[in-house]
Amino acid sequence: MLKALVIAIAALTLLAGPAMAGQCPLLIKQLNEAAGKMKAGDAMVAKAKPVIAEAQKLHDGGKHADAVKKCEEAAKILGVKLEMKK
Ligand SMILES: [Cu+2]
Repeated sequence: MLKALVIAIAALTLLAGPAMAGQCPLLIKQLNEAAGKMKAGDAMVAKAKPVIAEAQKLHDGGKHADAVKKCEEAAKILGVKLEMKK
């Protein structure tokens, strides 16, 4: 019973990793597209760009949960709604 639970948790952890890993590039792409449609000199874009870059860096470093959070932060700045991968 306990062994089954441990295996289930281990399996969930393994599944959660790659799912999150795939999420960030998708969100970053949406943010870059949204920023691309706005005026380059826009204050919102200027503010969001470093946040998006930071999200990319976190993703590259394997910190996917933090990267998603950064993406949400950038989305809030840009006033866009992110479509999460289900
Ligand atoms: Cu990631």
